[in-house]
Amino acid sequence: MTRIFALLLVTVCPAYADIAHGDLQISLPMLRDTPPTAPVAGGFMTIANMGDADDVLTTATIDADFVGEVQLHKMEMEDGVMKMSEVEGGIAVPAGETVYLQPGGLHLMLMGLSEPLTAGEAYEMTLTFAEAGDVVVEFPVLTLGEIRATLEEAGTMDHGMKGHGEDATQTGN
Ligand SMILES: [Cu+2]
Repeated sequence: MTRIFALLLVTVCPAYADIAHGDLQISLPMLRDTPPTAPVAGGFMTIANMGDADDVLTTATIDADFVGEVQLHKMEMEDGVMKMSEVEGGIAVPAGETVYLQPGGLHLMLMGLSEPLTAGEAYEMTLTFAEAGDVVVEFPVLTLGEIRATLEEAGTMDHGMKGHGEDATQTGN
C-alpha cells in the first residue's frame, strides 16, 4: 500500500497546484507526453472564473525553444467525423463558469515539436487573458494514463469528453 501511495503522489500531485490570478483559478495544468517523432502535443487545464466579468484566453506561449507555437484548439463532431480546429477569437471563460480543457474537447496544441515531451518534465507556459492579463503556469508532462487518472481523481473528466472520448483522444493529441 505504501508503495502505491508514493507512486500516486509522484504522478498525480504536480497537476494539483491551483493558481489563482485575479478572478481566475487555474487547476490541473498538464501536457501529454509524446513519442519521439510526434509533431504535436496536447495541453490541458481547468479554468474557473470566479468574477463578475467574462474573460477570454487569447494566447498561450511556452518556455521551450523546441516548440514552434501553441495554438488554442477544439474538437467537435462534423458530419460524423471528429475534427480539430483552432478556436476563433480565443477560448471564452464566462463569468461564474468553469472551462475544461481536456482530451477530446478544448485543448492547447503545441505545434512543430522538434523534440519529444517526456513524462516527468515540466514547462512554463504564459497564458494571456483579455481581462486578467498574463499568468505563468507550470505544466507537468504526464502520460495519457496519468492524465486520465488525474481527471478521474478530480472528478472533472466528463466535461471534456462528452459523448466521445476514446477515439477523439487518439486522433487529437
Ligand atoms: Cu489540437
